[in-house]
Amino acid sequence: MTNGTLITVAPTGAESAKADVPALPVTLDELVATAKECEAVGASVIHVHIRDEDAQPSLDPIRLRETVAALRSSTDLIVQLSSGGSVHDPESARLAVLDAGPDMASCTMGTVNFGDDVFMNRWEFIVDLHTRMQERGVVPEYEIFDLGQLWSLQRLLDKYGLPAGGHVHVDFVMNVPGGMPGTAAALVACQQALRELPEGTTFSATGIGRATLPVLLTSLGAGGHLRVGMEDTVTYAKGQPVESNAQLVARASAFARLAQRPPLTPGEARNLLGIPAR
Ligand code: KMH
Ligand code: ZN
Repeated sequence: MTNGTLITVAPTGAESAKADVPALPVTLDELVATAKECEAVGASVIHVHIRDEDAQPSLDPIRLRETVAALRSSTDLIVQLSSGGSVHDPESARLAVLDAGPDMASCTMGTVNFGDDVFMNRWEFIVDLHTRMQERGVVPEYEIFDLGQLWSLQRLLDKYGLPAGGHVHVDFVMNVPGGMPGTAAALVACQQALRELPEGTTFSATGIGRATLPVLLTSLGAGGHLRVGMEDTVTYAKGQPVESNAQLVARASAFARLAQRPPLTPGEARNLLGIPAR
């Protein structure tokens, strides 16, 4: 058990355009620079979406491999690739993300309306992703956009067994239009529902847009961990655009220290999540 706080940075995402958000890291150089800055101020995990040469969301296998290698050679961060991609990515490309050999990958536990789009996650796809991660020793972070998805996770683990490493970690992604709200009540309801999952299951939480701070503060108070980054919010305060991902990580670290739950180092985070040392 740890008293510290796992801080994941999600620096890019697939939804914001570089033209609208100039500080968004979209090239490999920008991503590596961001990763170093965020590690220096308390991040231990990086949740990665990549972009192509036109700054459009991409799951290109060669770029993904290069990205994993570059992040590993420049930082000690745990590299978590998004298997969610963008709402337009086919299942085959999302499964192929695992070929890049990350430490972790996301695994979303159900289909959810996503603004005007639909983020598709069929049951058979989830099973495929989960079992392939087991075979390859890639540790999942189960992304939960709505309460019922925790019951899907329970069903998944009951039928197909624990993930690689044996530890279950979930991330509550709150306030997506179509998913659960980013409120303290919704987060506590999710936390309560974790009682049905294997003992020791840990959670982090992130609130999209203006839910960022309420979700961060509630998660810290409830014993949860944190995800922050420009994938989830591009506004630091009312009328104030985010300057950098490190600005968001530094704020999360400061709150974690105030809460007497200082940021975990990447090594401590590996122990927590059941990820072997490199
Ligand atoms: N971009 C969203 C459609 C994940 O990374 O696994 C999906 C997403 C979740 O961001
Ligand atoms: Zn993502």
